[in-house]
Amino acid sequence: MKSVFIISLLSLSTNCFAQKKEDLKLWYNKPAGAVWENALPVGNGFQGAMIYGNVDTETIQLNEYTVWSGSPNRNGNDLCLDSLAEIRQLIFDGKRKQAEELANKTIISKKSQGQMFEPVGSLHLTFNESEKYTNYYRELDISKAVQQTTYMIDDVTYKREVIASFPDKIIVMHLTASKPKSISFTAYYSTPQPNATTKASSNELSISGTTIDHETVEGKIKFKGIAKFKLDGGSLSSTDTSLTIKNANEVTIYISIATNFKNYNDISGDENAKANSFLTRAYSKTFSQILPAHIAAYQKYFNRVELDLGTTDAAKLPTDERLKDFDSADDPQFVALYFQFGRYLLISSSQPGGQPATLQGLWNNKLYPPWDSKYTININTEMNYWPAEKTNLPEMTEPLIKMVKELSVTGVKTAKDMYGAGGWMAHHNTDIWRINGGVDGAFWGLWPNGGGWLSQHLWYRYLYNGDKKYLESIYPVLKGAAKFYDDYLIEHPKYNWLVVCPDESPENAPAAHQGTSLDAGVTMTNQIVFDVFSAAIDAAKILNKDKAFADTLKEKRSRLAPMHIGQYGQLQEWLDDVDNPNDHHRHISHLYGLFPSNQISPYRTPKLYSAAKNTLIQRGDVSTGWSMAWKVNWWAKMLDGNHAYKLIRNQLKPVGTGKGVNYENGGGTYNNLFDAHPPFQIDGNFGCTSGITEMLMQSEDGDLNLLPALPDVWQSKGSITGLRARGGFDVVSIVWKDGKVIKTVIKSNLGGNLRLRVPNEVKMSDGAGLQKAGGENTNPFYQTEKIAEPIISEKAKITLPDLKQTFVYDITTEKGKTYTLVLK
Ligand code: FUC
Repeated sequence: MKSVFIISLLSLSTNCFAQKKEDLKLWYNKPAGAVWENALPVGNGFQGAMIYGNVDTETIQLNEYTVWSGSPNRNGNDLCLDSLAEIRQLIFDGKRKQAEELANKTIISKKSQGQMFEPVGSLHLTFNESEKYTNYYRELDISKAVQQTTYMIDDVTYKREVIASFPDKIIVMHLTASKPKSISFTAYYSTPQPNATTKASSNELSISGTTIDHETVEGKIKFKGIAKFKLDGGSLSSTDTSLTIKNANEVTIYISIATNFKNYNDISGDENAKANSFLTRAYSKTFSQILPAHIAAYQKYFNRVELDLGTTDAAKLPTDERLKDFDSADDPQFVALYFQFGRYLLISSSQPGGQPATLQGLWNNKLYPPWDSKYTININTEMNYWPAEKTNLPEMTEPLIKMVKELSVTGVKTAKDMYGAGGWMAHHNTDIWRINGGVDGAFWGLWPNGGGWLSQHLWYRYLYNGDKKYLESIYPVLKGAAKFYDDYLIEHPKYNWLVVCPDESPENAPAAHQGTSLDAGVTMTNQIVFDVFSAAIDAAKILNKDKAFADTLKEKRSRLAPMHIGQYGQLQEWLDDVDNPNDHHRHISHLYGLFPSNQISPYRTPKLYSAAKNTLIQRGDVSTGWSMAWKVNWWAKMLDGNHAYKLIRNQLKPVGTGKGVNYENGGGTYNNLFDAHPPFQIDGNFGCTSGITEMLMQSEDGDLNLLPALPDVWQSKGSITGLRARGGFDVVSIVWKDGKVIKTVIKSNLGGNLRLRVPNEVKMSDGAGLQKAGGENTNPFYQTEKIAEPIISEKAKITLPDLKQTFVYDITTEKGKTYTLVLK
């Protein structure tokens, strides 16, 4: 019965795909109802929409990337510099609570705590059709970026297709029916925006307004949305705020939205002119012209990677049922779908010329969204971009790179005025106005390393593309991030290392520290400063400049605190051995050194690797969505595919709907496959896509490591095509069987040594043998810094890793050549 149903559904679709493409759909046999987390997202980086697919009243909830509360502003605290010496002294004297009280007054902003990414409103289409429909079907085809809803009433089949067109920069809905004159509905907007009005005239329905004030900052974004209706047959009438369509054969709705935003410092744009220009260009085209151009533009990115983990009968079920069953079912394809959904979301929410993906990507329906749906840069924004380079979506990093460049401008004054330092800095949050003051309270917001961490993403990009011109363009950002720490580090009076103070390990505090997070020389910061200095030193060398500055950084880098292994065999989060082995806090920031950084390695730093493993075990698996996603990456780095897979299972746990903000019971996944912190937070989607990649390929640890963490459930066979590795290597394909690489094709875009680590012996496809790896890897993009020996507590029990045998080869590659290796 079920398969008959599915076949009939497939035949409803206008397009015929190969079986493989059919796998790349989220589909449901019921509408979203009133639940936003059941609706399906489309986006082109500029406009986003959530489509509910309700039969009686369709809702298209609309977002535009620059609709934010507030206006250009700065939020530093001028009292900081004068209180800095006192705060530092209090921390060094162990009077952390007093330091926190003072920092709340002098470091935390008294102005904006960050502005909010805002919804525009929703376009509703009321059909007045009874609930008598049959054959209901709703899908999001992520191989094409097309949402579709179909149903039957009496003997008429209705179809609605929605896209957020990439080339045309508008949202389009196309409504058709199997019988002429069957389409009748009334269209109108609703919006939570208090300063918005809607208007209907001829065949247009518009919404315009100004965003709200928030926390001392006046709302000045003017937005304009225009929905223009093109009818085939039928009639159209209007009231002041609605349009009624009667007996049309076909309707196409073109939705254009724009604002007066030009950049973080300039809102002199003309929202009406912009919205109209997108609309006019698109309106002259039919849906059948817009659709293929949209699909082609999307597939240019999406089709670069294919993941095949096998498909079972479980894949025939609707997506919500697969989610419900995932823990007990044999459904490897669901992981592939989830992996690709992460790529879909990144392409849809982060396009060149746009803004970076927020905490919710490009999809928010609330006037006061959780954490403002802005940018939390003590993990969440960085996590959004982990999959970009390696899953072959480097273009999607452009908005992030632009944001960091802008922060490196606005952050100069913050560094100078607040900390008396050169360079630039940002605390733990930013927004579209590129604020970088401390927000929310010193416990969370004093953390001064948002700029340092973000700057590494610009460096990573170079490690993938090897483009010196690009490096030249980002060098000032890297140098400025290093300069801030160069000026700001001070000598710890007890330990004599150079430390950042005041500081904190993001959002966590040990009991021994009087319930406050404030500290000096915390592990994560030492690791970040180490990376910031190393990137600036390397970049200066490659570009042949700033030798004296690089020498200073080298000297200071050698005086940073080494990592410590504490009494429970754990990697210490703080300089003092105060970790609690029962602490299950979601932030495990000191494992930044394991991933995304490469300071902790099974091969190069086995003691630290073992300590990191103890920490991971002590912190436990259950946590918020993004925290579990980070753990997938960490367990992949631990070369433990089964544990990484366990975390994927935890993450693909249905959480139902409407849970509010919850830190305690573990995250999971909503029916539309959005990650649940809870609430919805997109970082978990992106983090898990990155983690799945890290299970299959890693390139951060001095070699290109294939199948480093393949779980038992994926051993028998599988393949992935189109990944990218550092050093300009396209990992064209990896094909495996029984846990062994049976074939891999690697293209070298930059030349240089390819140090390849594989779980079994391989040879060239022409039969030629390979040279065993030896000595340093000569490839400049695979250089790893020497890590200082850890300081180890006498009580610590450290079991050195018993690593699975791998085979490591050195292959001298030529630029532009492709190498095919097969099982030996
Ligand atoms: C940090 C995290 C929270 C949440 C928020 C957006 O504050 O600790 O869990 O992800 O960012």
